[in-house]
Amino acid sequence: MATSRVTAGRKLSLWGKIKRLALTDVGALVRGFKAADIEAMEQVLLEADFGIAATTEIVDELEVLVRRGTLKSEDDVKQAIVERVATLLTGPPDPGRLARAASGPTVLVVMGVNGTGKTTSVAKLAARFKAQGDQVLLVAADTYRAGAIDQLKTWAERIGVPCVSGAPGGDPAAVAFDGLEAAVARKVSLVIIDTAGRLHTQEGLMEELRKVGRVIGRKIPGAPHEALLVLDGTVGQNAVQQAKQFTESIAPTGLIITKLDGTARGGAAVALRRELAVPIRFLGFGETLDDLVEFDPRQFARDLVAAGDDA
Ligand SMILES: Nc1nc2c(ncn2[C@@H]2O[C@H](COP(=O)(O)OP(=O)(O)O)[C@@H](O)[C@H]2O)c(=O)[nH]1
Ligand SMILES: [Mg+2]
Repeated sequence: MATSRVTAGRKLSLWGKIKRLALTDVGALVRGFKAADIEAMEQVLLEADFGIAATTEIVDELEVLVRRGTLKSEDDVKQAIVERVATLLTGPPDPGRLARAASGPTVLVVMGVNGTGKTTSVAKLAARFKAQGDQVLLVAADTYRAGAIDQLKTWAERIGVPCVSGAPGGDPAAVAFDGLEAAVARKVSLVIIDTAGRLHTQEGLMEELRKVGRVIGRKIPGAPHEALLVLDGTVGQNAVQQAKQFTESIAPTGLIITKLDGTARGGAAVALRRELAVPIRFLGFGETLDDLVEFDPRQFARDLVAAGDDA
């Protein structure tokens, strides 16, 4: 399963660390955790980018379960952590299914900071939905970054889908408008709009995205039907800050967490889900079109906590 690559490169699993540092006296579990062990467990989770809120919740719940006598063995504790993480990560039952327009094209906007993997994710989504039977059209609305338009055009050619673009430095809302006109004329079923991740100011970027959102909504009522926010899974708590800023542009309907290959620290996914009311929809595992998977909270929790362990 692709998600087990979450922990590739990490020497000791999260569970391995907890066991070594925080379960110093497993025989004493029946009497409750020791204060020092609770602290050590919190430290391990914080270092794994779970964030304070999720860490506190997980550890508090474990304490309660141990006090009640529900957790008697190491394995009980491990399973309880996996359960709790899976629950924290849970979103809609079918995260890969898009909200769809009742008629006409469905419009999906992809947003996020430069370098997080927006354009690559747009390409991966285009390939995925094309394979599922959609007629896809891409829109290159990142007119700010040099090379961004050509990058998307190259992907579009490789995937075999049309791409609407404007001039570098042009108005992204105008490009989005042209893209939707083309989509309606060509009767495509899915439009995916790539956007800029940086402007002269942060406020300028958010205002520009809001404008793109307004123009799209005027052209096709109900659009955008989805706004996916792309976050780099390797930047830990910074991803939470980034995500909060983007909620001021077009309200995100889902997250794509990228770069969970290599030595990625997937714990940030827990903090993101806990601190934003936005579900995780897809994970990025590399630079090729195939490296996108639908998010599976239970699988992710198991891999995150215990991948590489024998038990
Ligand atoms: N390892 C890895 N690299 C990725 C992933 N997604 C994107 N990248 C790379 O990250 C860099 C920035 O990606 P890009 O899509 O241009 O980001 P954008 O600026 O947000 O549009 C490129 O070199 C991509 O190949 C991923 O899931 N894993
Ligand atoms: Mg880009």
